[in-house]
Amino acid sequence: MANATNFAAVLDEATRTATATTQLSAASALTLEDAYEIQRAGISLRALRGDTVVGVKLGFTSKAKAIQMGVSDVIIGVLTEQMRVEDGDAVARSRLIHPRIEPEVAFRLGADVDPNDPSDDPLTAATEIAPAMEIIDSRYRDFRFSLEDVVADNTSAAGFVIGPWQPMAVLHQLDLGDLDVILEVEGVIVETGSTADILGDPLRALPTVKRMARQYGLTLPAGSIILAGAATAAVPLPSEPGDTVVATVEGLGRVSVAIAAGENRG
Ligand code: OOG
Ligand code: MG
Repeated sequence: MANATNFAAVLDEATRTATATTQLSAASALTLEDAYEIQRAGISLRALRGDTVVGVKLGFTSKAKAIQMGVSDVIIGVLTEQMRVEDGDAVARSRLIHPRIEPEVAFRLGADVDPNDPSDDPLTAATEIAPAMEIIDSRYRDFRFSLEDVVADNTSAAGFVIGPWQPMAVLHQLDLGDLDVILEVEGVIVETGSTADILGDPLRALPTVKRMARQYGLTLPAGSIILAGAATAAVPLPSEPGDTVVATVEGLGRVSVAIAAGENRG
């Protein structure tokens, strides 16, 4: 593979200018290892601009998502501070290419997890849980990609919004693997699913994240946010200023985001 930073720079430019680009795999054969190297190089470029890593996300943990995108292996990406949208806040649609939004479940680590230490248990370390949404925005034209392309593109990660955190300890009577999930746009239900759609049980995301973090050189310090993956297919982020999207996870609560007003959407 040519220099990973060169590939990462192409995707970084596409992100910064909100302009779709050609799939990397169209011009070069990439292995999955190459793709993760490009992803890491892309995060380094963000770090040079002062962005910081705040967590990780899994992708394609649900069958609905895998079918929607035609890609089925579970993938991991990195969440950064600049991707964070506060619950109820507005996002600037014009900074994105063809954004979609999906309902998720988030965990927060209360202790460090060393991916290389077999005695570190991510299930014990995850002390908080919240309803969440992810905004994905493939940097590739037509939102089409191979598995390697989407990994190189940091798994389409563009934004995330986390609802109220709750201590896992108070939820011991709740079966986290069987909670209804609803996604609404402007008060209309557009997707429904269950937390069972996330790897059968979103708690499975935790050991999966640890295993993949070890494999691809990611760290999981205390405070890390972990997005377990979408519970339904993603829907287009609405484009009218003031439009709202709400995700509700039974027993966990709701989280919302709006489209910013007064921006140039040209
Ligand atoms: C890749 C990201 C998938 C999820 O939750 O399954 C993902 C994409 O669909 O563009 O974030
Ligand atoms: Mg996602």
